[in-house]
Amino acid sequence: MFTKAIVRKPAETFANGITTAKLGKPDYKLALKQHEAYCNALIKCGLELTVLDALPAFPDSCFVEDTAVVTKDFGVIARPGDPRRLGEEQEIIKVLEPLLQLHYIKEPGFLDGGDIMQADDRFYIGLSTRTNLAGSKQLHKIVSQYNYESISIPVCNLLHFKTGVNYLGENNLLIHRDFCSKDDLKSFNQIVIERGEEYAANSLRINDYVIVPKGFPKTLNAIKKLGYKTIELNLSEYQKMDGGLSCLSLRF
Ligand code: CIR
Repeated sequence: MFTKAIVRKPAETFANGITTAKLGKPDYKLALKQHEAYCNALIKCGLELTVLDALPAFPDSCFVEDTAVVTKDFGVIARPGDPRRLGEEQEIIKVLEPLLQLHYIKEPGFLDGGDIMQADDRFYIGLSTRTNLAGSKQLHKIVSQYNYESISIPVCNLLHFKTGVNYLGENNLLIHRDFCSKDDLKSFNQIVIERGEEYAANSLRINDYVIVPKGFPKTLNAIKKLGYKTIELNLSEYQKMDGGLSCLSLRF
């Protein structure tokens, strides 16, 4: 059960962030509206929400998931793998410090929270262009102190591990059909995302609900068929900036 979430409002500079998606420029007003709907969905899932002020100096800072890895017992302050995002992690320290025992990813380690997926007592650490071996080893050491297992998995052709793989609970795993390390995840009940619906691989289980991006009916049905209650959210403006549902919050 999650009880808390932290989100950060998108800044007016949002459209200047990093993106590879060729979907056009995001509309800031619409992004704010979609963010509000996202916050309401988290509240509906039973979370106590902290909404942080926008940080115009960091256009990608609403993707707050990348700045830390959090559990109920501890937090790990990340070290962004893209130099344009370095510094965002400093801004989350003061927010998490009063709440959690903190650890830090240090040089030469890089790690983005979007590469870390917790499935029950195990952390899967994606090795991507944003998370390197040094960062992964540091995280491994930290989580093992708390008796969590961890395993590193190569990520290819995707921004983050969770861009393509997300754990719903009950051993159910959403997985992008072209994910390159599928075999490392064999022990899960894999729900392979249909072609054309890849963005919905980043759906988000929170307590009694799975939040699914709007516009991906096959994935929505597959999730419903597993017995989950769902909430659909339009994330179009975040998709334009390579961001998805999980990226927009830290949950613990
Ligand atoms: C970036 O490239 O860093 C942002 N534009 C998107 C980050 C998305 N975060 C995530 O998948 N956890």
